[in-house]
Amino acid sequence: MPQKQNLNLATEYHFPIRHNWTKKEITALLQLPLPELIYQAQTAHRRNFDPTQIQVSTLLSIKSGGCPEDCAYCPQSAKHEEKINADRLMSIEKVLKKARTAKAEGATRFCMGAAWRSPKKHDLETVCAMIEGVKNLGLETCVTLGMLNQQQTEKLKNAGLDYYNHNLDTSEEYYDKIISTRTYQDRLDTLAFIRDAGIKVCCGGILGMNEEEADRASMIKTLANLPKHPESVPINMLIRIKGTPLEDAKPIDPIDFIRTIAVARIVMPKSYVRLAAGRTEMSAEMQTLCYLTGVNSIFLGERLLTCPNPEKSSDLTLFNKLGLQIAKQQRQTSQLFKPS
Ligand code: SAM
Ligand code: DTB
Ligand code: SF4
Repeated sequence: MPQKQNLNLATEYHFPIRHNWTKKEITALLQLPLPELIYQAQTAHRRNFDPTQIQVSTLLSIKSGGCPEDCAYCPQSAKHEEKINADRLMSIEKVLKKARTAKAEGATRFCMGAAWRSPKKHDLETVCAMIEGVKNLGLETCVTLGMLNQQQTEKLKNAGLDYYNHNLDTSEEYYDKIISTRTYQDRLDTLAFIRDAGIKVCCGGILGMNEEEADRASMIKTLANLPKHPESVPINMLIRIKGTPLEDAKPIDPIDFIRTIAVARIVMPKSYVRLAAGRTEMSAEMQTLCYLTGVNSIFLGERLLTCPNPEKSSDLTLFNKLGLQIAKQQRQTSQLFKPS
């Protein structure tokens, strides 16, 4: 059993915003004794956020299936054995109706996802009209449409887009085991265009794709070393879907999942860390540990894009038990949280 002094445990921590993390440092954090890791993650969390407030977003698939990419986790790829039928892009009216309902149910951000490699000109114009309509309802807007070029990000910005979701999904080293139809660099380029256009970045990944701890360390390192930390970091747990190449992936150990959440919180202390896909497979206790280690955002509502999400009522029951609340508005500042 290692001695406390050998682990160099401290009681006072500083969490400066850094962009020069090494894989060794991130691995060392991932391997801390759990009580120490949780202590550091909680300290980073409350220095920057009220730990009782959870931001909630609602997701809507505005165009499902028929995607030409081959992401091994995704049921929407046209390249896998079992495919979701390709839909047409939803009408603007239908999207706005869903957004009104989401707002009435307490969402502050409305995220629209499309199963595209990248948006076509005509489709992008329709999505811009959706963004304008959703924004006029008083909701924050987020879209995830695949790869973008500079011109496309500018159009989205002009339509009033707040966030763009584009995930790294895994480490650079493991990436070619998961996707062959676009490169890691393509993803980083899209992220740079989004950032340069002045749109907030939502970027994270998926755990539980048979990756190793080294891959989790590497992915977190890449996220933390982006020129600016993503405002929102979704951490998905793989939903294993029949007909996809990852249908039989070995489930990630829940404690390894929680360690990764905690490290994301420590190295990106001012970012919202979202417990994204996979919550239907998590116990209430596991989700509680996620909230205790830095998660402060979830998708609320019965559907993600094509997969189910927990019932809203079960999330609200858990929030109630834990004394958590749906945040009315996203915090813009990083003042210390002072418990009353
Ligand atoms: N086509 C666009 C793209 O790939 O950027 C947007 C939609 S895509 C479905 C958005 C994200 O959903 C992916 O990057 C991935 O992180 C997540 N995702 C997709 N299938 C998943 C699964 N089976 N389990 C967990 N996350 C998944
Ligand atoms: C993210 O990181 N997770 C969400 C959102 N961004 C777009 C998507 C999860 C999709 C889960 C599989 C499905 O519903 O098809
Ligand atoms: Fe297409 Fe996105 Fe699914 Fe990849 S993750 S197959 S790009 S919808």
